Amino acid sequence: MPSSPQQARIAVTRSVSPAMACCELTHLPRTPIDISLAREQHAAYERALESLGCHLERLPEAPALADSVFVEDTAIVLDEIAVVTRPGAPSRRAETDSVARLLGRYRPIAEIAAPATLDGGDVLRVNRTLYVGRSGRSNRCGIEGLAALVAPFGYRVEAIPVHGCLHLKSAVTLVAPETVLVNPEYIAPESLRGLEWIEVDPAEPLGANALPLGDEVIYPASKPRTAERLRRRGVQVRVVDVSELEKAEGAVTCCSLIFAGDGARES
Ligand code: CIR
Repeated sequence: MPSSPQQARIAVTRSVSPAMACCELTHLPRTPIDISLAREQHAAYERALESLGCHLERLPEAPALADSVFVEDTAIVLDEIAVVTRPGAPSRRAETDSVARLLGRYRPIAEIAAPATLDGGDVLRVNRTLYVGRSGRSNRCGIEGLAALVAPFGYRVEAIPVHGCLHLKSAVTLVAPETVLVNPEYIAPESLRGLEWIEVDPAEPLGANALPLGDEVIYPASKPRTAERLRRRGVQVRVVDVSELEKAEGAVTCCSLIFAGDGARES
């Protein structure tokens, strides 16, 4: 295990709110959520992050903010800068202050400002390209704002329209350096040119969200057919059960912000 937060990969997390049953839902019907099971699953997810070399930085609990476990949506952390978002769902905007305070220990902070909206779940980094979903949560102004903030550091932003799912990373995530896991129903076939595609099993439309960490990908237990496709393509899969978080329209990328810790700054 890495010896200090400065050397480790950092994973920012926040515990499950007792109010998660009142979460935002866009494409899923509301079904009962077992909050104590959600907390156990989240703890197991955190242990998986640690066992794959992350040092956990836990944000203060935010019991009144139903979706606050889904920290991915609140920021985009690059080596050079952290961009704190303005989430598309108004109920989620109070999540970002504590995130900005924590990330300020590691990176210079920039912010997406009104009327722009941007959710971190819409941002997929592949090398120096940020693919950004034009979704129900991230508007044109948010995408242009992000592009302006990251251009000085050599990042290119490419907008990708997303249909039928919440975020770009519901449709596509990286599972190996040049390989993405994709649901082709949610994005146009010409998207992400030059990258190799692995398609989800058609019976598992929400199976495109995987979290790569080191030589493995963290992947949900609810998508066994797609997990098998990944294994057949040589991807090492670390299965976690996140059934209760999935009922809140969450998945594995959305419960953490992961970045190199060696950009730590003096407070
Ligand atoms: C929301 O609708 O905002 C939450 N219920 C779920 C957010 C999931 N975030 C993500 O996948 N990045």
